Formats: sequence, C-alpha cells, structure tokens
Amino acid sequence: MGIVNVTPDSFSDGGLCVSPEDALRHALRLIEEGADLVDIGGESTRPGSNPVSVEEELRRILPVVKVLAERNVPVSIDTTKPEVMLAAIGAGAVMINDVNALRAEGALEAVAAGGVAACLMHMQGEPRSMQIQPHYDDVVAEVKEFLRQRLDAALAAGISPEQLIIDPGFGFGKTLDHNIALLRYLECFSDMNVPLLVGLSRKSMLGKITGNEVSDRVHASVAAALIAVAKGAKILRVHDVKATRDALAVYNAVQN
Ligand code: 9MG
Repeated sequence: MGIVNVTPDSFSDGGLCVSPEDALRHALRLIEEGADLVDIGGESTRPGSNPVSVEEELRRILPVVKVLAERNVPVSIDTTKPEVMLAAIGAGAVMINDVNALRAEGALEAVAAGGVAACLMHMQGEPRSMQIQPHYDDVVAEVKEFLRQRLDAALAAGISPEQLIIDPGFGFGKTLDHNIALLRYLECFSDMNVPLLVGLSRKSMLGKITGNEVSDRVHASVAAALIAVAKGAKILRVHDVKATRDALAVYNAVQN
C-alpha cells in the first residue's frame, strides 16, 4: 500500500502533494514501482495535527480518487469521517483506512452500506494529544482486546469478515517501548483471523532507534517492514514502494 498524502502538513511528506495533480502523479508513480493499492489521505494524522473540515478533505481527495478509479487503480481512503467515506466510495474507493477504527458516529454504517474493505487501526487518544504520556499495563494484550472489540462491532454492523483488516497502529499513542513490544510480538495478532496491516514507514520510532531524520529512514523502514512480514503482516503501508518491493522479492525468494 503506497502512501499519498494530499496535505500540507503530514509528518514525512507534508507538502509533497499539495495539489490533486501532484497527488495523482505521485500515486501513479507508486503503482509503477509496484504498489498494489494507494492510500489517499486529505487530513494529517501526525502527532499534534489539527482536524480539517469535511469540505476541505473532500476538495483534496475526490479529484484524485475519481481519476485513479477510472484507471482501475485500487484506492484506499485514509479518513475518520463517515461523510468522506461515503463520497469516496461513491467515487470508486475500494477500501477505508480508519485510524479511528470506525468509531465515529455513522462510520460503521458507511462501510457496511458501501460494501468496501476497512482497516481498523488501534490508537490511544487522538492525534492532537496522543503522544502525551501514553500508558498501558500490557500493550500487546490491550491493543489486541481493542481490535477484537472493533471487529465485533464491525461484524454486528453487517460488515463481512472478508472485508476486515486490523492494524496495531504503530506510533499512535505509543512510546518507543510500546512500539518495539508490538513489533516484537506481532505474531500474537495472527490468531485474530483477519489480515494484518502495518505502518512503520519513516516513523519516529525508527528515528529514535537510528538517530536519523525523517528524510533518512528508508533503510530502517525496509528493515522494519521485513520484520513485520516475517511476523505475519500481510499489507505494508509504505512511502518507499520500490525499496520495499525489492526487499520483499529477496525475502520471498528464500521463503518457499
Ligand atoms: C494514516 N496512517 C498513518 N499511519 C498509519 C498506520 O500505521 N496504519 C494505518 N492503517 N494508517 C496509518
């Protein structure tokens, strides 16, 4: 899953795609590099970010979704807002990537009515304040319990199990130790019987481990992606598609 942020303020590529034309060009490049789908976001979820209106989010993403859908590019929409979900599904999006795990009023219903896939991600708190003293007694057990409850809510709303994906939400209300524990024990999520998506690409945990700035985290991101795949991840949400694809080709060559 290639990342396309149509935002002025995302943490690693904010401002790269400020116009829909830039975003479209970037999305097509990621597909050319080997992405199976692209995740289009019109609102930053980085720590400390502020929300944007439904209108502004739609203005940023809809033209991109429409053109990509016309070209049969599978599009996921990174949003927490049911209004944006419905409009994006109408424009051809095939998946909703919700860092809020469909907790907004009407979000479960929007996905159920749209008949699309949905990624339910764990987050403690909300983007504006989530990195202020996150706390868990047992991060793996608590994240897993949250995801179990959100899966149950999605199934009860009529979303079919084949459409559901889970994500422990690296960096969303978690310290470095929490993130490392989640990656170390990632295989614990395999018995939930839905595909596991992970987003580690260029994240601050990799900056803390390597001491590298965000512009110099490609190697660390690829290493983290491979660890995740070895521990059961089925979808990788990444900025650097070609580097990740190349590493996966080597990994897969020795797997079978
Ligand atoms: C939007 N977004 C930013 N980071 C993410 C992650 O780790 N997972 C998912 N599903 N979405 C993310």
